Formats: sequence, C-alpha cells, structure tokens
Amino acid sequence: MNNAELILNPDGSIYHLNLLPADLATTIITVGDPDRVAKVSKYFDRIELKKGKREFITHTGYIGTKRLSVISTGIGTDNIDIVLNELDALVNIDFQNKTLKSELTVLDIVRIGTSGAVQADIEMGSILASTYGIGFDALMQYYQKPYDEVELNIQSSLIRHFPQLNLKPYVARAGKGLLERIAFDLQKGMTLTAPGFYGPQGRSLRSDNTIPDLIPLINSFKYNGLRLTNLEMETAGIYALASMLGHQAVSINAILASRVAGKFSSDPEAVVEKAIQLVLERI
Ligand code: R1P
Repeated sequence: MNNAELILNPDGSIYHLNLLPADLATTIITVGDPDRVAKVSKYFDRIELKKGKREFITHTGYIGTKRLSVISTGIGTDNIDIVLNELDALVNIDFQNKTLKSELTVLDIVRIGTSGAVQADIEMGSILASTYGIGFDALMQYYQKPYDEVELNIQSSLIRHFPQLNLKPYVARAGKGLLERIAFDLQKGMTLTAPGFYGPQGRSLRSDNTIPDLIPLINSFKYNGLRLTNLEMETAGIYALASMLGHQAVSINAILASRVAGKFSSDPEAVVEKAIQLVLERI
C-alpha cells in the first residue's frame, strides 16, 4: 500500500486516530460520544495514555492485569469506516514497510452506545445486545466481504419488506464468542443501523419523509422468529468491518428512547453508566 493509502503523521502515528501501534490494547471499547471515554476510563485502575484528534479520543489503561483501550468514534458508519480500518492497521500492518504482518492479531471490540427501541416490550433504561447489525447505510457497498447464508437470507427478507429502499441493506452478525461472554444473560435483538438520526430513523420535525411509516415497518419485520429491536447508527458497520478484517465485535445498547411509545429517558446518563459497568465487569 502506498503513502496516500496508509497515511502516517510525522510522529509515526496513524492519520485520524493519532495512535502508535504500542498505544492500543487488543481489547477495545468504542463509544460514540468523546465525553463518554472518560466515563469508561474512570473505572481503570491505571490510565497509561490519553491521546486524540478530532472526535477520536483514546484512553488506554488497565483494570487489574487486563489492558484496555476506550476510543470514541463520533457518530455514524462513515466514522466507523475510519476507526475500524485504522484499528486493524495498528495491529496488522507493519508501519515501516507498509505491508501486512505475517501473523495477524484479532481484536475484541465492544461498542457501548445509546439507542432507541422499536418494540413495545424493550424497556427504556434497559440494556440490549445486538445479535445482528442491519445496515441501511451505504458503507458496505464499497467492500467485498463474504456473508453467510443466514445473513443473506435476512437481507432478502429485508429487501421484500422495505420495497421503498433504493439500496440493498447489509446484514452482519456479532462475534459469537464475545457475544456469549459479554451478553450471555442480556436481552438480545437485531439492531437497525441508520445513516442519519431524523429522516433515516423515521423522525420528522419539519420534513416530509419518503417512508413516513418507517417505525411500524421496522417493528413488523420478522425473519424466522427474529425481529428488529432497536435503532442506532454504528453497529452494522462495526460488525461488517470487524468480520471482514477477522476481528470479534459486539454492540451493547443503552436503550434511551421508546420509538413506539414516543418517549425519551428522564435519566439517560444513568442508563449509559449501567451499560459501562456491565461491560467492564465482563470484558
Ligand atoms: C445519535 O444521537 C448517536 O447516539 C447513538 C447513535 O448510534 C449515534 O451515534 O450512539 P452513541 O450514543 O454511542 O453515539
């Protein structure tokens, strides 16, 4: 790869994340909000480094003997494209000669994010783990990645259920081992990843939306007893790119809103705190 593909800063760090390979742990927590990084790292026994650039803030440290990095992604799968590719490069590309290392490292990536429920029985204030990410964004149009049979079957069902969509949604599953370890007793469901917060999630402040009944449509989708449970903006991109690059990923959602009841949490910080504590106990 050339110097315009893998871009390094003058100190040798990777372009956007501003990290050197030695700065990154192999267990990584991603959060959307840069302010949430410190809310995670305050539980570290020792913080080894704090670095950042733009919305990508990283704290690396230890809980006991476990080394962890927590990194903010900002909002959306366009940012996830940057974060996942650069995280992978930090462990799997030799920065000296810009070639793939002969031995590849598998990262464990846990998203702690906020989300809105689209099913009446998914309660505000609860924590939900995503079994699949369903991408209604365009990110994976640009990558060749093998999908398994179930992922492709879910995709076909989605295309039939949402005839108004002009793009093919993509479907990517959670990392199995990580899902079992972090989310063994959590409520689970398929998470729809939207390419925006308002129209793409069926909200209308002043807009006329092309799919005005988006929430009931999402709510009524079924595949072999599986259903769409919640909406957010990163999970499908994380799952698909992690899988493409050989990493494990799981997305843990703090449910702040009910899109069915039209309600928003009165204490969103407490719900996020609960999700952070739960993940850190299990990671
Ligand atoms: C929108 O408000 C943001 O919140 C959710 C969405 O995925 C989107 O990033 O997650 P975070 O709270 O992790 O950012």
